[in-house]
Amino acid sequence: MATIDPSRFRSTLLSIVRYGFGRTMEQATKVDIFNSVCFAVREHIIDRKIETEKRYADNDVKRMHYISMEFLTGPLLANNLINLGIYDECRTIVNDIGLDFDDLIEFEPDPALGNGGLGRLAACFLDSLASMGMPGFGYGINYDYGLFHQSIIGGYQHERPDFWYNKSSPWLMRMSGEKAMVPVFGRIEDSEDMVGEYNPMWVEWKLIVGRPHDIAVVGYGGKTVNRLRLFSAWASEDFDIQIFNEGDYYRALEDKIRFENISKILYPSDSRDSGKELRLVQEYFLVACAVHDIVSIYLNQHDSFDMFHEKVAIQLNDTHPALTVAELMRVLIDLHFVEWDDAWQITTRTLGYTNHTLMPEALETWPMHIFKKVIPRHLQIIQEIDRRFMSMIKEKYPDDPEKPRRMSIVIDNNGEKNIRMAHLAIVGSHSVNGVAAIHSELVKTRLVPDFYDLWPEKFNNKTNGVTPRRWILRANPLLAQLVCDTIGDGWILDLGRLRELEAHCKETAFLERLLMIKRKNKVRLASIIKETTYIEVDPESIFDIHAKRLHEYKRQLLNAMNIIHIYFQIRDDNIIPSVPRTFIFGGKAAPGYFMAKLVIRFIHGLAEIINKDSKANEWLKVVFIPDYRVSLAEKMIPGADVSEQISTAGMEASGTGNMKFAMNGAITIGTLDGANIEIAGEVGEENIYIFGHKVDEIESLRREHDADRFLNSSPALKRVMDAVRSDIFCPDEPGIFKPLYDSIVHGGDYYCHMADFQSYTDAHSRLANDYMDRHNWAVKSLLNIARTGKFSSDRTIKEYAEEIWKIKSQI
Ligand code: 9GP
Repeated sequence: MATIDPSRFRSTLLSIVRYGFGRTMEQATKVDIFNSVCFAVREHIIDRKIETEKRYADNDVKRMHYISMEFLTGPLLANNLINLGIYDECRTIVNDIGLDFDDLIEFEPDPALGNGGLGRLAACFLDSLASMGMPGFGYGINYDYGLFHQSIIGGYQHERPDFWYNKSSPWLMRMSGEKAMVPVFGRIEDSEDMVGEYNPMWVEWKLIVGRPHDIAVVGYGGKTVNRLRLFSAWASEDFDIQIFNEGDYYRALEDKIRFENISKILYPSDSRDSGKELRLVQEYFLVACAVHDIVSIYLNQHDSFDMFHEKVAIQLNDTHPALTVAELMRVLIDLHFVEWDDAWQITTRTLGYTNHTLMPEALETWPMHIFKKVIPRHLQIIQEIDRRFMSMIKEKYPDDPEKPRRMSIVIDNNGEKNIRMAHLAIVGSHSVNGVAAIHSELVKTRLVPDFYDLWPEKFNNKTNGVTPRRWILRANPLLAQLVCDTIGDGWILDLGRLRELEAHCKETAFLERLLMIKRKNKVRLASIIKETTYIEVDPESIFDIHAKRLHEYKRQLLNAMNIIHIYFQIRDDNIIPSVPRTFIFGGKAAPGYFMAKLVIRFIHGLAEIINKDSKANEWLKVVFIPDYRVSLAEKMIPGADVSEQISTAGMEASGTGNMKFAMNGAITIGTLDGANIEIAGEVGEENIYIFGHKVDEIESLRREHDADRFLNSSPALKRVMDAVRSDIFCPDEPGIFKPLYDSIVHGGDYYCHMADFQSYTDAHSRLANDYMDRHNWAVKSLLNIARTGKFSSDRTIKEYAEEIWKIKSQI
């Protein structure tokens, strides 16, 4: 752990305010002060970063590079201070200067360079790699605009741009002199070289410059500081000189702006962008910059590619960076003159691919004509990879004429050729993994069974995890203190040790302390709810939280249906609930996703009516906290009694929110989906509320769907669905919720809201009854904390490191 010299820290801080920002302390703005504090903290980070890099270089270690279009780091000041071990000292010094440390911590904007779970997972992985002293680095894009800010106007989601580093970016270090030159566009000129061999030339390309910016990733204990390298796109200074010389100043600038747009904005959807040229250019830009950097680092210490796969591992985070397969081949073949077969060996031995979804609309395919326009040389390489792969398949399976069509990378869809990125990633990698046990099975058996049949040894599972440094130590300091007081601090780097807490599950005083901590976290959350929504909620009620991206498969609508059910029980059936409940939602909908946005409006409709109904509102409240993001999650999760993880079985690859809630003592109500299954296996079935149909029942449910049968056999469901269709929850905008009703009743109910309704409401009743027994509930909560050690991202990273990357800790 680092130590901090108060007088030195103070004088560094004052001198940064003065000489960095040109102000006295009295004149300095909050932005100046925040930046100065971060710069003063950077002093403790940079030396360690340089020392770490030297350690890696001296030992010529194998490095792992994690390429991801998203890194959802969340605010960094608190996390860095905690990992350096100087949080409390820094707090005292800053407060002693007369500043408000807690206020500064809250002031930091969220770098929202990701949509949700995929990007947050990448950030957790970087924390674990550094905390375990492993040489693992991130590569991503330095988007000017992160995920939009969400505000709610009249119950509707509105999106506002997030120019996240407008106010400050003290963690971003521009690494001048290390740029990557990325060719794009142009065409292929076929030619023969002097010995008459085919020698394709990529000509008339334009150059984009990738400028790296590093964010230091401080490992817990401060011994290792790795980096996340984010690239910004710039137009090359000389590419437009010819146009410029011809006097067409505007055209010259037009191209410049067009290129610099590449890193302008993060696509705010998690599945629907396939087909958009800018998105492909972004993916290519990232991959090309990363490969350039990785190869340069390798060549600094080696003069041939013989050792490449022994010194370099690259992990593709979903199909988004799948072009790495083609780019690494191009760099090896075209720039370093490696023979095709050798280049292919190097590529496949180096790359691993993680699949994060089974949803067909999220599995990228690109029209070939866009490839031809944007990256013609890569298209050629992909076609050659496919040609060789297809001839192998035809030879191996002569009796199955359909195999080539099912497995090819390039597919002809009614005359239009498309590139299937998942197939490219699988063919070009030595490892393919899913992110939870059930998901990995479904990848093998349902998503790509032909590939599993061909290469069973490539397929494996790596159940996701989350970092306890951010999700317990930072987010829930009271709980962290209790754990440290009880079992010491070994759990921070070895989360399995939380099991030692089980020994205290019969101690009333301990359980009382646990309940008191939960209550304090609920009070903190209640005040955030008051500030952001003006709604007053009662910390004595059950805080039931559904926080994640809005998506039909995540079934916020099912949650809403249960709320209506409880509401009608109170209002019309005079059934007084056993305990008051507050249903709390948070999450953003992709701007173009009509149904998800309508669900947000629906939840607000419910809140509007229920919260004002004096017969119901002392028992039931509904709240939607706007602008869900990492910093808000840090406050919502510790305040949850109940965690809603209710996706349609088979549709959530893993989930990671489910892990964060459970390790903070919330009890899950969930389906047998994604990592819920493993959470249930760890915490025990009496400490989780499982409901709903299982994966293998869903397909036949869909096939045999009969809305009338459901409605006629359940008056409760019918009453709820009638309410969805009616204008009870939208008196001023009649008819707006009809599409929700139609999708369920007339649209085949693809997400099985009706089929799971009964078991969901039953599970909720059980849960509410159990909550009344405070002692028992505290035991459940404790056992959730104690038994979720498996879900540390340290465990996940250890598995990746040992089984796929073959990298080692260097401390
Ligand atoms: O939807 C999955 C989510 O279940 C998983 O936890 C997360 C991290 O593995 O990835 C999400 N997938 C995507 O965001 C897009 O593939």
